[in-house]
Amino acid sequence: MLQLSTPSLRDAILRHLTYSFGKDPEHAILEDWRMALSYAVRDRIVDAWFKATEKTYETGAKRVYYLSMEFLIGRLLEDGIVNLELVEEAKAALSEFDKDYHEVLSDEPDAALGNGGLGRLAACFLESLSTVGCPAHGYGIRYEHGLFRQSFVDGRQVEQPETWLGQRHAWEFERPEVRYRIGFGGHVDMRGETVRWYPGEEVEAEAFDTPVVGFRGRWANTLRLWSGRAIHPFDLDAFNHGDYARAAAPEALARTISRVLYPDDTTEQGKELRLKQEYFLTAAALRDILRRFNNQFGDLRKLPDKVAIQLNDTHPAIAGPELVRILHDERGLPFEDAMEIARGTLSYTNHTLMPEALESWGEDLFGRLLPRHLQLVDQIDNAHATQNPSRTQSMRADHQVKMGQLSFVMAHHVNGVSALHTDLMKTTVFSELHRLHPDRIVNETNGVTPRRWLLACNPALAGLITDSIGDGWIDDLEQLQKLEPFIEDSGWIDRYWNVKKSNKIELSNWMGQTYGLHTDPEMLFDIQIKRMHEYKRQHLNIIEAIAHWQEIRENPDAGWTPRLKLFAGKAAPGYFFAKDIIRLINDAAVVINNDPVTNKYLKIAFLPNYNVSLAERLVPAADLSEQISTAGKEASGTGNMKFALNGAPTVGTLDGANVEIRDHVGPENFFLFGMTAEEVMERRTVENHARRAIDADPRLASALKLIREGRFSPSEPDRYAGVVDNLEGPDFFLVCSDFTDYWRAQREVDTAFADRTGWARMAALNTARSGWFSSDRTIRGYMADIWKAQSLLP
Ligand code: 26W
Repeated sequence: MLQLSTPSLRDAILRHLTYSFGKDPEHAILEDWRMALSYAVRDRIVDAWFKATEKTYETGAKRVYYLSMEFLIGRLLEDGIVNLELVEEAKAALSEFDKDYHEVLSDEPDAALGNGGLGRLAACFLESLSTVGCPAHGYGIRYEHGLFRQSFVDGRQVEQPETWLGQRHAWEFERPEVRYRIGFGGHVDMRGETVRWYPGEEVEAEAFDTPVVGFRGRWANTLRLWSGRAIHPFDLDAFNHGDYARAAAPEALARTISRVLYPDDTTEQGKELRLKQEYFLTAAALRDILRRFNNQFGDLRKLPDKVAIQLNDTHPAIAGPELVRILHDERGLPFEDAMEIARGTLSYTNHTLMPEALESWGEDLFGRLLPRHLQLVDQIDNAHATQNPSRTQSMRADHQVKMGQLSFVMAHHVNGVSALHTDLMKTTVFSELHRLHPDRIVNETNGVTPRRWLLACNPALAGLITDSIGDGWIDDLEQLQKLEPFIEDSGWIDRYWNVKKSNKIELSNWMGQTYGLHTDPEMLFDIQIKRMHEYKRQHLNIIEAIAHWQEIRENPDAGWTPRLKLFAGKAAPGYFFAKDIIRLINDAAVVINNDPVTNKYLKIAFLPNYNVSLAERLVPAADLSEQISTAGKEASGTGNMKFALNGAPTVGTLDGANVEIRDHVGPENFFLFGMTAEEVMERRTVENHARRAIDADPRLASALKLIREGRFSPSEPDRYAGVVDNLEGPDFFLVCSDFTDYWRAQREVDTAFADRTGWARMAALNTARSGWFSSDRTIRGYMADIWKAQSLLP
């Protein structure tokens, strides 16, 4: 792609400011400058987009379709500028108008159309699909309100609606011509061979397209998000009778379907609107996919050769019955053929083994909303039972529709997201299906895009790396290994250490300005950022901090390594235990930060409203990455990969991708603690396992005692009695049983960090050996093992 010079970029910004936003530089507001720069960058992305679309049609290449209820995109302006290699030009062009690059970038709202790991992975995957030049579409929902805004009142999480569309949005193109009617409810008419579903209500799905550009702007794919529209938006008759609410009802009702993202990321609520959203997304996507296929190829038997549809967890699993319905009911193919063609096209990724997260819909709700699909699910289940007589489990047990079983049966491949997780899928939730279909489960360990999570968020480190080994690493991340010889050079290590130091100073300044939080960049920045959940054990982290605080109070001159513990993360609004942990961390921070004896050695802060943009600020400044989940619970994790790449060694358990990170960076560059997944299963069988652990560790016992007595909640002493009861009782996630070893690991961290050069070496080796965790490598795995799709880039 022809590089855009500063003058031509400046002209493009001025042209858009003038003609797209009708403003002259004197009167332009910050948002005008952001939009003008965005349009100037978008113009270049559209060029790549058109070329990619053309090439895909020309070659008749196989296309990948990624169906996901979530795309946790974050901001897109910097991503566009970095992928088009226009950073210096953009900075220079804006400075000619006395505009600050970072100030303009920070005006963009995050597109928070996701909860956490699953949604962010989908966003990284789209960027990598474009970078490797694989023809692909993402399909999702254009929620009017993404994940809620989090703020704290007296340390408690408070949720407010997120309003990203409240500001002008530069990255989407409305497609009024791309609309599909999506039906719900109604009845099924069986006449002889022909079966017809007559929906009781219909909404329209309208497309909004966002181009997703890859590195060097050589390719761009489409993210198509569906928005609900009423077929007859306005009831004039009701209006004329003065019933204005009823007049507006159709539009309001239809928009409800894409109004808001469900904020739960591990517990399925079984809500009707959620199932409607899942069918709305899936049905609109399949109509669009088959329209495009018919226009280009026509013969439906070729569908598996030209189309690969990936189900991002079970949320779009209705795709199986819906594709069979279209092929069988509408296109007249025999049921068996329809099943095989559908299965040849679909594949499914599982992202969690948590029982409460595995979707299963009551047959009443499912049958009422999707009567024909329930019939087809039964037909699919019976066909599978016939083909597998030794089968004992059904996807239709207990009057439910089990979406995990349905997805497995309707997929040609099923994958887990880390080696450990994939093995556990075979021995737990899918053990019988794995026995019946031993070649269906494969592993594709997650990854993250190095463009956003290194090149863009950590330019100082990216600069040092490129100075050292060239810039080939940006889309071939395993080239980072070439850094290893440099790590022996103390001068280079000093530069590496100073990069981290400057990132910590930048973060300290920003936290000072933004939250009035004063921190010392000399401290060890120990960071745990992720959704709040018991299995992620943020409570283990804060209990260790309280024990550490106690220990410092008892021997303040013991030469402690000063440490700043940073937390960030949202709790699902209905998840009260997780909300209690947020409050406990905030309450403990107040007491510990104001303790004059200890606060130069230990400080704690919980930063509000964790999102993609906040992660981009925190990850480059981290010294220590907290990945402390109960082994066997975190399917993979992706934050762990971002931290390792940015030179933050991990304190963690042998869980999810931590196992593979430790294998790649070397056990000597990883602070391992805790039970393995097997030991966890074993420990759970031990009577009073928590009590035993507490009685064996006085530090743990006294920390729990302080919490129970209200040391951090003097105005309400028994505020955390429930939390401590749980920990001293069931403690299902074995916080107490892993505490002592966690404490040991943290003290090893203290010692290691005190050796500056030694630590810098360890940090640099984490960077050098984490190249494998690029989502480019992950996507190439899916293309080879699952989609059989080719890159169209030379
Ligand atoms: C139905 C409610 C619901 C919504 C989302 C249940 C479960 C989910 C997601 C599967 C939860 C999720 O985000 N899982 C995370 O997926 C990441 C990407 O693969 C993994 O790295 C994390 O380990 C996993 O927790």
